[in-house]
Order: sequence, then C-alpha cells, then structure tokens
Amino acid sequence: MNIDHPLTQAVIAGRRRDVPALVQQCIDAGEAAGDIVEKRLVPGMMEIGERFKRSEIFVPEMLIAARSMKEALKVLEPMLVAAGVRPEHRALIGTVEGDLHDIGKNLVATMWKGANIDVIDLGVNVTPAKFVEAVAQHKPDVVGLSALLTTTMPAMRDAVHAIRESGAKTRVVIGGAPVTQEFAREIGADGYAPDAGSAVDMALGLMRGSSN
Ligand code: B1M
Repeated sequence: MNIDHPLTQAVIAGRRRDVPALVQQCIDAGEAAGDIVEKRLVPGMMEIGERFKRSEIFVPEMLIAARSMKEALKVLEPMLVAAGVRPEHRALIGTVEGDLHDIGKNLVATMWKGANIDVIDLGVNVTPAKFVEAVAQHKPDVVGLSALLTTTMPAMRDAVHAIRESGAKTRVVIGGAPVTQEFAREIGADGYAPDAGSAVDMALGLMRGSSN
C-alpha cells in the first residue's frame, strides 16, 4: 500500500482545505476518478485505521481524516456518476443502527449512482423499523446495509430479518469491513460485496434477476 502521494498524505494529516486542489491535480494528470479513490484515498484511510489500532492517533484525528476524505469525494462524485440517463433501478442504502461510519456506504451509494441506479440514502444509525418503512415507501429493487463495527453486525441481522418479515420482495446486499460472505449467508442476505466496485456488480446482478 503506497501512502506517499501528496493527496494520500493530505487525507492522513487531515488537511481538508488542501484536498480539493490535490484531487484536481490527479484529474489533470489523467487519473480516473475510480483510481483516485482506490489508489490515493482508500490507502490514506487504511493507514489511519492502522495508526488508530496502534494507539498512535485517537478518534478526533480519525474524524478529521474522514472529513478530508469527504471533501475529496465531493469533487469526484460528479465524475463517478454517469450523467443524463434515467435510472432503470432503485436502491436504498444505510448504515445500520448504532453505527456512524458512512464513508464506505457513501462510496457504494456514489458507485451505484454511477451505474445509473436511483439511490435513496437513509444515512447512518438506521433502525430496522426505518429500513422497513423506507422499503414500503420507495419499493427499491435492492437494499444495501453497511456496518463497520463488529458490535453493529447484530443490527444488520435484525434489519435483514425485519425486512423479510415485512414481506417485501426486495433483495438485500450487505458490506463493510467486518462483514463476510459467510455472515451474509448466515443472516439470510442475498448478497455480500467486499468493496464499492463489487457492490455495483452484485446489485446489478440481483436487479436483473429481481422480480420486483
Ligand atoms: Co471508526 N472504527 N470508530 N471511526 N473507523 C474503524 C471501523 C476500526 C476498524 C478502527 C480500528 O480499530 N482499526 C474500529 C472497528 C473495530 C471493529 O469493530 N472491528 C473502529 C472503532 C472501534 C470506532 C469507535 C468505536 C471508536 C471509539 O469511539 N472508541 C467509534 C464508533 C462510532 C460509531 O459508529 N458508533 C468510531 C468512530 C469513527 C469516526 C466517527 C471517528 C470515523 C467515522 C467517520 C465517518 O464515517 N463519517 C471513524 C473512521 C474514519 C474509521 C476508520 C479509520 C476508517 C473507516 C473508513 O471510512 N474507511 C476505520 C479503520 C479502517 O477501516 N481501516 C475505523 C474507508 C472506507 C472507504 O472503507 O468503510 O470499509 P469502508 O468501506 C469499504 C468496504 O468496507 C465496502 O466498500 C467500501 C469501499 O470499498 N463497504 C460496502 C462498506 N459498506 C458497504 C456496503 C455494501 C458493500 C460494500 O453493500 C451495501
């Protein structure tokens, strides 16, 4: 994992105001938006996670780095989203109850929009009841659940069960750092995606096979 790039370093150091210009430099140098995310930004957040694990930094530093990452995504989002064509499918996405991490979830939402999916983002700390209510209201083809904490994985299970019990025909895709394919099978989700790129393939695959 290379963290030497100035943009990666700016994210790690939380230099939020420098980030948009550094992203622009990458764009001007011909880097694709997806590559900027995967090769410049994500390694910065991985490094932050490692430093947090080693107690070299604490929550405020993590938060400041996360804000810098969001600044970068603001610049990149229009490039990641395909323009003009009317979405054929609808998805709903949220981070499960008790969990406030939203960078990965936002990335998945952006990539889904980029794949011409109409995305309704419920935000973070979404209760099972709120997922059920939103599914009834918006009738999505796919619901995406994100969890970044091992302690919020049970909330993911609760959300899947609540959606199933409501009788909705929607498919459910789950993801997030502690989540696995095996866990997806265990809680009855229709799919698991390890990253935002595969979340697109997974959602489109399920939507094409969806009867909703
Ligand atoms: Co938190 N945090 N955090 N944190 N944080 C982690 C997750 C942690 C691994 C750090 C560590 O210890 N190394 C650890 C979790 C340990 C565990 O449970 N296994 C942790 C902890 C412990 C905590 C707190 C409990 C700390 C505390 O208060 N003591 C606390 C919990 C708060 C809460 O949620 N209730 C907390 C708080 C925070 C901040 C608020 C400071 C901040 C979040 C800001 C925000 O999101 N707006 C934060 C951050 C930034 C992190 C790290 C450093 C970075 C997370 C991130 O954004 N990664 C993280 C360490 C790490 O991940 N290395 C850490 C970049 C992002 C692009 O990746 O979200 O994994 P990720 O998303 C990927 C894939 O997972 C996947 O695609 C994405 C892109 O490829 N994916 C999906 C995600 N959702 C998907 C959904 C899908 C499909 C794929 O389908 C629907």
